[in-house]
Amino acid sequence: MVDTKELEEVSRKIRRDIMVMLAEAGSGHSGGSLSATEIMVSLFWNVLRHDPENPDWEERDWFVLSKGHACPVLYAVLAARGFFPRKELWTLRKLDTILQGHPHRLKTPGVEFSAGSLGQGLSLASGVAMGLKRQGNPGNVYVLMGDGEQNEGAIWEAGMTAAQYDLDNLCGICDRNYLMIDGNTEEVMGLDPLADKWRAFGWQVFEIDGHDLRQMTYAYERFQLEKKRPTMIIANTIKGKGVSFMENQADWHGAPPKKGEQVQQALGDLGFTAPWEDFKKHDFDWVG
Ligand SMILES: Cc1ncc(C[n+]2csc(CCOP(=O)(O)OP(=O)(O)O)c2C)c(N)n1
Ligand SMILES: [Mg+2]
Repeated sequence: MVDTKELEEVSRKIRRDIMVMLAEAGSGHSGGSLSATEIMVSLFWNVLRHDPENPDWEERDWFVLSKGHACPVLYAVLAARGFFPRKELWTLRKLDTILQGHPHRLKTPGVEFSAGSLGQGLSLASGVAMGLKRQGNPGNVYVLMGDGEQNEGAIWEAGMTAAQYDLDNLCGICDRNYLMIDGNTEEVMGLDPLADKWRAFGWQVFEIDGHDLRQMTYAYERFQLEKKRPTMIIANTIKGKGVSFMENQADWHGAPPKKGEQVQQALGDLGFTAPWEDFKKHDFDWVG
């Protein structure tokens, strides 16, 4: 288990890389990448069994990013874990690079699922979880969804399937930031009481602070102990977390910080002072 203070610092650097990557690309999704940072860091540093040298290792745990638009956080994490060189981050959204604007399973080491069309990840994850169980494979499957994404009917079909087949090796995470593309989730298509809905579907449910690395790690550990039901972690988060002018603003759902002053301000909010372009030249641990 990695020390929480250390993981807080990792999270800060992941957010930094998300901002630099998006500024460089000139397009992409800031809000839902920043909200999911601790969800991803606690998973990839404390929980997920994986081998960056051998991404297809048969006994690995699977991570499925269902809310594919938030791939900058996945790419930053995969680079920091060593799946590919960090300099690839600065090629985000360019033609023919390994980091496309939405995840591409065949292009990026560590990406298990091509996503972008919302609502599909839980179905894929349930199928994988069922397959692993039947093979006697010890791998677990983790799938990250958005809260707006819960409007997709296919999610609830997969939810019924996972409970019906006792998929205790399946862990869903809902990034509960209360915002989707164009506003508040409760105004667009109300979800609450979301936890009760998942419980009624036969899932074990935890509702926690999705920015608290200790709570996240604990919820993942509790999932691993469960021997009957699938688990849903409803991670309460703030969209745009860490960057003052992006927090809780729907307008920052699908927009990048601009090169220059704006990305510099975002980095300043995260506690970094070096010129933003310098972070492209150094390794992950360099703080500037
Ligand atoms: C099937 C489908 N419909 C619409 C979209 C367009 N879209 C992209 S992101 C988004 C909002 C998602 O909101 P949420 O799931 O809450 O994500 P987050 O807040 O974590 O970014 C929408 C509607 C899509 N990608 N796929
Ligand atoms: Mg949302």
